[in-house]
Amino acid sequence: MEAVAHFEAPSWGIVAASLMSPTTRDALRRQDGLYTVLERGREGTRAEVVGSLHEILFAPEDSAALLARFADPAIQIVTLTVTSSGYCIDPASGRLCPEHDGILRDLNAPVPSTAPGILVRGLAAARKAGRRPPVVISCDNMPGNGRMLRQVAMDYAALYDDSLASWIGQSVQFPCSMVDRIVPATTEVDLADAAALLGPSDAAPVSGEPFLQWVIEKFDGPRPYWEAAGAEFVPDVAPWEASKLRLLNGRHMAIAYLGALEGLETVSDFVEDPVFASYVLRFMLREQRPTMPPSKHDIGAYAHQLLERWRNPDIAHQLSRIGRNGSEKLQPRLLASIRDNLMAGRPVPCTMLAVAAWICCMSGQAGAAEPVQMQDPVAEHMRDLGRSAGNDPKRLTSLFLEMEDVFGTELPRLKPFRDELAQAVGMLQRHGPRAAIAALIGS
Ligand code: CS2
Repeated sequence: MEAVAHFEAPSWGIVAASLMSPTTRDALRRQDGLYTVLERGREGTRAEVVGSLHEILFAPEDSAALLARFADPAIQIVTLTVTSSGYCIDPASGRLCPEHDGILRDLNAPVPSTAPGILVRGLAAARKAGRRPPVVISCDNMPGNGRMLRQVAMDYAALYDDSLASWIGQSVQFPCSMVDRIVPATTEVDLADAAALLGPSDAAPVSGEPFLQWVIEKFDGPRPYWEAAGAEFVPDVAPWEASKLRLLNGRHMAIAYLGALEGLETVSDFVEDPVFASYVLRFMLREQRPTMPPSKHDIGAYAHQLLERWRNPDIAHQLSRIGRNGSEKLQPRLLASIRDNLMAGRPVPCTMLAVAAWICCMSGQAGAAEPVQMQDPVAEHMRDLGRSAGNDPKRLTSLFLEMEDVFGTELPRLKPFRDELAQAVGMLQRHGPRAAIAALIGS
């Protein structure tokens, strides 16, 4: 284990804001915003203290300060990492959902509490101040995240001021970006390791894998020299985004639901089993690789590298965490590639099994397996579907396929898709994931 300290005086800094909980703000304020990053690799754990946070806010309590920052010309860039659920979108259309609970709440409250609400209110403050608006960068796992965020911001602004919506569309830059680093939730082990490595205790350490990548669409205006830490600026992020969303995040979903049905807890538990590891590799190479846009990316090498990253035994990436909110993530991460493959006449047994595992997990109809609890905005509805279908895989599948927000309208109309999915659900209910996968790989 190794501790690294950096003493360079930074000319840029970060004002961080949480929309969800004051815990991290309170912990960080007690330690002057300093926190430890534990990099957990094969050769051991390195600890590095990060000193870039200048101010830490909790939006519901510090809203005036947060909105004032948008009007401050010193704030050049606003980044968002709020997960896809934070954008309050309709997953099938990718547009703001005006009936979303958060949006309805925002419209009746003096201060917004959603990410789109705070962003739009902040941009309105920047416009009023007559300053050049900050560049807004989404760091979340969504296709065309910058374009999507721009549309969400315009949709939100149009709910009360059309001229603000067109100003946002014309004056604010929303470059797309792809961020990649596996960072599990902080555990007691992280707290103990940070204290052991550094001496003083740290109440807010973060642990992650050694791999890290940030690819950003080029934009105009001043910015930190992020290249020094490995960031890349490119004209088009799409090839990076496609491989990450489809291979990494899509596979994460398969691992989460199949692993949970098998009674496993972490990603590394799953891939250390050779049957599951072959499934994951076959899935990436045979069913995802053919759907990738043409690029110079070596997808084969990327897939093998991913398997190695997932095998890291010191990264305890909980399946319950990566399986959260699947109803919002299924479309870009699994269903989009099913559609592309079916249109091209290619079979998709691995992807079907992953979607079937999601249905089994979320319906509570998983055959002999213990019911699995995964957080989801429509968890209750999916349990109800499970109760009304009982253990009839065909009925269960058709009830799930009626969820237009998740499946859209095109895929559920394809009979081969419906039949194959119902068959995969039946396989999982009768035989469980390991036997279902072994049969698939052997076939
Ligand atoms: C995961 C991601 O929870 C999830 O949806 O797939 O958080 C994943 O770990 C990161 O995107 C890795 O870069």
